[in-house]
Amino acid sequence: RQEIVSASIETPAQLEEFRIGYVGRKGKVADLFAGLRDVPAEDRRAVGQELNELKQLAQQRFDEGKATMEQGQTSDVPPPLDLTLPVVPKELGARHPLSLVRDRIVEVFARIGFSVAEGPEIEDDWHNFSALNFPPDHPARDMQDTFFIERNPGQDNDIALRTHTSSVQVRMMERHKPPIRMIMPGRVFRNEAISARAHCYFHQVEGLYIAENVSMADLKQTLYYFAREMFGPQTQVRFRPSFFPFTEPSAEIDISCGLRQPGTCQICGGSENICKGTGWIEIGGAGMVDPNVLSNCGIDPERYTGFAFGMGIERITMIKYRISDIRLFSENDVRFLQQFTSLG
Ligand code: FA5
Repeated sequence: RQEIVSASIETPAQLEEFRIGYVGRKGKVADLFAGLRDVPAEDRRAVGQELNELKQLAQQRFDEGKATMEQGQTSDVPPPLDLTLPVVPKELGARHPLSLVRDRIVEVFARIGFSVAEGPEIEDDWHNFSALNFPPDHPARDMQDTFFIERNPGQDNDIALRTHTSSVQVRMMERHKPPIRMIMPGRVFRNEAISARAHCYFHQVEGLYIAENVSMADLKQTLYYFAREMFGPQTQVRFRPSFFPFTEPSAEIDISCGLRQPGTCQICGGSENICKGTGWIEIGGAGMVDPNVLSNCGIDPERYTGFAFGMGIERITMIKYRISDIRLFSENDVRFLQQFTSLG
């Protein structure tokens, strides 16, 4: 009796052990019943009664233990599945618009023989500035424009976040012999005030073609082709004279947004906020690679010429999808991102 009363029944294993030990047919209580036949006849009745009580006690403890365990378990057991219920619709993720546009740019240039390369976002002074012909006192090297990580005044080995993807052209020219025909997409950083049109980090795609007899006509034709593939066959491209230390001559590339008559624009939808009412939107800079840059990178400027361009991927995406604020790209608002679900 003492054993039955004090047995611990807290886990399913203990419950089973108790059942075998005291309740089952081969348990201790059953054994005692089997011994009843050896009890003298005059005591048999009293002993039998006592054994019956013992049997009831064991059964009662077993039933209680079982009930407690079942109760405890019911809260963990999920309700049975109803396989006939309709499926809860799952939200599909969308590719980021900048990824969509970058991949489209890669695809368009791949068709005319450009391969893709990448370079580091943390760059040294040589690749970001010096090899590209930036004079030591150029304002881009100023703290105002560049995020420096390590400054070594008077030396040529500052470390900074790259301010443009032109640093990757230098790496490619150092590493490969002409002909070189590559595009280099990537993220760049500038210490600039954030506004609807400008951010302190954004993406560019650099293009580089170095071979014998490459001319400005090749550059123009390449960018005409790109603009029409990207924005549609009616798109016009305008080259405005400009200056970059690493190209000569240099140009700014504008594309027409169709705002010939206000309200008819296919790109800014006539709202004029992207083109500021001019009908033209700047997407990048370009030019013929300066001979100094070629020699800095170990390429013979007497034998080879080449063109380079650098375009803003945010700018291209804003035009393509009529997005009026660059900050939307980095705010991760699902209401914005969801709109690109069907495009990925
Ligand atoms: C450059 O960065 C040159 N490296 C481009 C180049 C490459 C010229 C090769 C010649 C040869 P620029 O600073 O103008 O140039 O920037 C190029 C494009 O990047 C701009 O036209 C614009 O589309 C984009 N861009 C520049 N600053 C920002 C900014 N703060 N936010 C978003 N996009 C920007």
